[in-house]
Amino acid sequence: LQLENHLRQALDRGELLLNYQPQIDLATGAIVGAEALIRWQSEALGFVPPGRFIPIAEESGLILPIGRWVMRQACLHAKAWQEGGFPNVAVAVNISALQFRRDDIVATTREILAETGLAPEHLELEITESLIMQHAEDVLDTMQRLKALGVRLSIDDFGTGYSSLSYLKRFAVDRLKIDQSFVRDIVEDPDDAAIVRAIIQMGKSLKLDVVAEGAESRAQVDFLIREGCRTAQGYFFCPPVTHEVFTRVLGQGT
Ligand code: G
Ligand code: G
Ligand code: MN
Ligand code: NA
Repeated sequence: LQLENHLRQALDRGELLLNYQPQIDLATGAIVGAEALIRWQSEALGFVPPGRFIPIAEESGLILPIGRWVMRQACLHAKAWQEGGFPNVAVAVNISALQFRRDDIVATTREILAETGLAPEHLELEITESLIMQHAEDVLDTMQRLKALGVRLSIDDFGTGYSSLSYLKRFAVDRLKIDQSFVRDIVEDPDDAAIVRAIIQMGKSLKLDVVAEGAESRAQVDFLIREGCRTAQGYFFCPPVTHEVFTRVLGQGT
C-alpha cells in the first residue's frame, strides 16, 4: 500500500521516465526502432524496478493514467527523432491487459497521435501473448480498430503462450517478439534453437516480421542472422538508455 501511495504521486512529481532500447535491422545494422521501457526514480524509495511497480499499477488501476503518460511521452520522443533526421525510427510501447480491456485504448491512441503529430505507422503497440490467448471477441475487435488507425501491433513474449496459427492470421498483427527466455540458450540448447527457428519460419510463412529479444552475444546474433531473423534487440547491441543517450546513439548510427 505504501508503494501504491508513492506511485500515485509519482506522475505528478515527474518521477517516471522512459528508457529506450534500440531495435536493430540485422541485415544492415541500422536502428529501425526502439522499445520504450518505464523507469521510476522515487524520491522516497529510490529506484524501483518496473517488475515491482507495474503489477501494483495494474492491481490499483494506476496503469491507466501511467499507460497514457507512457504513450504520449514515447510519441513525443519519436516525433523528435524524426524531426532530428531519423524519419524511419519507430517507437514500441508496452500495453497492459488492463489498458486494453478497461481504457478506451483506441480513443486514447487516436487522441495521442493527433496531439503529438506522430504518423501512426511509427507507433507500435506491444501486447502479450497471454492477452491474445484469452481470445475474447472484444480483444479481437479492439485490435482491428487499432489496426484501422494505422498503428502496428506486435505480440510480446511470443512463444510463452499457445496462440494458434489461425489466430495469428485472424488478429492482423504485424510482428512477433521472440521471448528472451528462448534466445538466451539458442547456442547451447537444441530445443531452444529449434523453437526460435520455428518461430522465424512461421513469421516468414505468415509474412510477419520477427524480432528477437534479449540478444546478448555475437554467437546468438550469428545464429539469428543465419536463420533469417530480420530484427533484434538486446544487451549485445545496447541496453535500455535515456532519451538523451538514445538520440546520441542514433546520431552515431549504431
Ligand atoms: O525494463 P525491464 O526493463 O526491467 O522491464 C520489466 C517489465 O516491465 C517488462 O515485462 C516490460 O514489458 C514491463 N514494462 C516496462 N515498461 C512498461 C510500460 O511502459 N508499460 C507496461 N505495461 N509494462 C512495461
Ligand atoms: O517483457 P518485455 O519483453 O517487454 O521486457 C523486456 C525486458 O528485457 C526489459 O526488462 C529489458 O530491460 C530486458 N532486456 C533487454 N535486453 C536484454 C538482454 O539482452 N538480456 C536480458 N536478460 N534482458 C534484457
Ligand atoms: Mn516488450
Ligand atoms: Na518479451
